[in-house]
Amino acid sequence: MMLVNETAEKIKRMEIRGAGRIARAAAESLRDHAQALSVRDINAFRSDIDKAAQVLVATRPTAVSLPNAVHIVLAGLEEAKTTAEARDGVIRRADAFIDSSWHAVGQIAQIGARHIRDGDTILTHCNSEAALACIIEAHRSGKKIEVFATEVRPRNQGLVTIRTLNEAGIRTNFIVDSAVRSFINDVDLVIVGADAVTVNGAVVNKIGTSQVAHSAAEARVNVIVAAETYKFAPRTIIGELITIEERPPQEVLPDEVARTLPHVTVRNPAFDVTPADYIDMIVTEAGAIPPQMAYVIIREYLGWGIEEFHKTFEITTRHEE
Ligand code: RUB
Repeated sequence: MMLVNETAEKIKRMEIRGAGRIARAAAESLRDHAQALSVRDINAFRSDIDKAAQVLVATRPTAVSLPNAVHIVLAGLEEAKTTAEARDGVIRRADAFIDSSWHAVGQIAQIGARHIRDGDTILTHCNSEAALACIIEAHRSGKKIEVFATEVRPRNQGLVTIRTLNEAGIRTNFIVDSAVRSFINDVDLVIVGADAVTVNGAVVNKIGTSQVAHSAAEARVNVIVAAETYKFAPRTIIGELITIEERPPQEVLPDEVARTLPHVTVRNPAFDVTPADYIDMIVTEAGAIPPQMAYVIIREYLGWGIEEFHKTFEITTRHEE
């Protein structure tokens, strides 16, 4: 059983990390919370679930998979007529989301692997389930590949990546983040994951991704982003920006060192934005698309069109009148 507060703490502390894992953990804990909740009154049930959802969404601001997963799990809660109906709905939708999320990673692996050629050297940054699934599937299908994996300061997610690649028996070179440009000419393809994809096809991912993509563009190396459809950010349709999480300075510099440097401020953004121009393709479970087609995914797969927002605006305006 996954408790909401415990799950939220784990997400904050990054014991649960990576956009896909965060989304599934949120869905799982909402499901378990709904199952255990013993209130009889439908309104009390709704408000308790809403509060739990808010606790989860507030943990990390960047990965849009988190609010998207919560939105999917809570869809229909307002229409439910009884507490039993509301509870069953949350449980059913959470299970369906978790299943479809795993299925999506599997589909992305199949589609992404097709874009990896026999003999390719691939560079990846951070630790993305979706990106690694493509690489591992290419290897599994018999293609001879080699990988460059970055260290990923300050939280060293690269260590998780090289363990996974090593386990799969894939030849891997482990490099510090600043060595990307030195090796980019040895690389045929960059594959990374995403925390969010905006309506104009920009990709938000681990800090350093935009530098990697910039080096790749300069060296004419293709960049593929592996992202499930629930990583696309609906609210960017109306111009909302993705919040870039800034994490504690202690992740970069220990307090005892920082104390001796009163004029120094540590900046520690966890993510950055890579513009669509530096991305050749986004591989989703619905197919491989050019980044410029992001709106289609938001509309067709997440069910948010520009009209939805107009409707919301109309309602808000009417209330205000
Ligand atoms: C993880 C990260 C990953 C994406 C995609 O950042 O940037 O590339 O979340 O991962 P953090 P996945 O470690 O700060 O959570 O494909 O597994 O969803």
